[in-house]
Amino acid sequence: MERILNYVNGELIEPVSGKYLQNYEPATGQIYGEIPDSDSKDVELAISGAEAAKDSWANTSRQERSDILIKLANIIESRMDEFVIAESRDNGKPEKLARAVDIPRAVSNLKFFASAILHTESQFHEMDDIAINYTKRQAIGVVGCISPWNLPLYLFTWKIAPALATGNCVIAKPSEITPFTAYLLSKAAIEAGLPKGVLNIIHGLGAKVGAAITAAPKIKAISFTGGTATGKAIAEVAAPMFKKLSLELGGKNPNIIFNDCDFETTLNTAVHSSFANQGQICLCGSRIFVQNGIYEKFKKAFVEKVSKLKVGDPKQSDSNLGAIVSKDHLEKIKYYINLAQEEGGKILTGGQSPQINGRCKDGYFMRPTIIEGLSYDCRTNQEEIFGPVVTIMPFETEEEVLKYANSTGYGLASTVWTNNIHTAQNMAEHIDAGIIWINCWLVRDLRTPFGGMKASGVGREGGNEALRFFTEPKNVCIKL
Ligand code: TXE
Repeated sequence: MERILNYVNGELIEPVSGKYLQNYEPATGQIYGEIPDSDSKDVELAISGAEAAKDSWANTSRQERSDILIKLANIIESRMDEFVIAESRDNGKPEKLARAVDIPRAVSNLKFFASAILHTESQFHEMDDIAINYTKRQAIGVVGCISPWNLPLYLFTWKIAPALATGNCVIAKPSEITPFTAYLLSKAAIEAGLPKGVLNIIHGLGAKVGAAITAAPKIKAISFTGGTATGKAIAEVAAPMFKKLSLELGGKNPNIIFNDCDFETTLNTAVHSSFANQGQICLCGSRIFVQNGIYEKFKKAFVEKVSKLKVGDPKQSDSNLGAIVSKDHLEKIKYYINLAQEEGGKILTGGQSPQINGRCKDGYFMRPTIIEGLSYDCRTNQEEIFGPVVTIMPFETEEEVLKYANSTGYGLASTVWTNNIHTAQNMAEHIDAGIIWINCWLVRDLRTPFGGMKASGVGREGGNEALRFFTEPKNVCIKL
């Protein structure tokens, strides 16, 4: 039984309560570990360590902070296999995906902000011969970072890297469903020489540990990624406390395919954008709209390709999809597949859990599923499923598909496939989403603003957006 510990004030320690939660391996459905069942007492311990460290860390030179983050990144990179195997075991994703995406991106996140902090520019405003103004940005102090289970280390580092780089001390809470790589990171942080109290990782339930972080008066900003409902619960507590809030929430992203698209590239990318990570990426294109002229041709080719995807043991290199992250989440996905059929949808492929023998016989698996024949405004097309389930429907005009695309409460991302620049620009201008990919998907420049609008969140992460979120600007005006 692999027991993990909290990382508090530079040490790996037991939860105050002495209690532990069970940690399941989604691919086998078996318990493989235990995680601290922490509560507000553990958060308070971490806060006191962070408070004691915050001034010295904020006054540590940017170069020193940068060097430590680079060391941390290099340690993770040097232990790639350990992190890959741990991430796949915890989340159920294929090891090859964790090796190609999750862990390398976690390393990139750390290196990106280690470098970014050395190249920031400050604002200066001259008032003729009256005064000069400069904008001074200072660390906030102690901040909270709460992250989800779908891209565990990737999204955990996406938050803690800019927070640490800008001189804040962090109280971080990874998802209780996928805590292991954050635990491995805490051991790497000790080795990298991160001063005690600068990073604290408290494991446990959202409603206990996450809620305690959100409500703690000394934690002045909350960076959260997760479900919209949880984001709302956090905002209800944090807003009246005037905490800075960054909320990266759910999505129901349109994938819009025009007659004039590059068919093969569009088809192959659509398979990926629909089902990568078992469809458990908030950026996945879960509503596919195909222009009438190629609808039947695309549908046939898409169903054919998807029906050949292999759902299997995440350890096997030929598995295209691994396990769904938890039994509860698998049940949620099955609920929506049933709902889709009640709403008149027709399953073109998938819809059932495959029977997998061997060590994964009791794992949580779902075949990639394509559903046709639904109205654009039915619940299946309005609510986030967050699994290997997409809907497909035809459209004719740009106006019609914009109505469909913008019909949900979400506004995170969208993909558009066309070779007509006017169509592309019209879509980009009128789609309500924070990210618009034209003829590509998940192409990410870490300098760009990342996040959504409407129920997909508040604020942006990435590049300068993240450095600004984790700092307080001061306008210093000096009379001449
Ligand atoms: O979210 P949850 P999940 C979204 C994705 C999906 C969800 C999946 O679309 O909806 O996240 O992640 C903690 N107070 N995105 O199911 O349950 C919880 O312990 C404080 C969008 O994990 O909201 C976990 O650590 N914290 C995103 C974290 O919140 C609480 C990319 C998230 O848990 C809490 C990835 C509470 N009351 C996923 N309750 C994007 N837009 O980029 C739970 N938590």
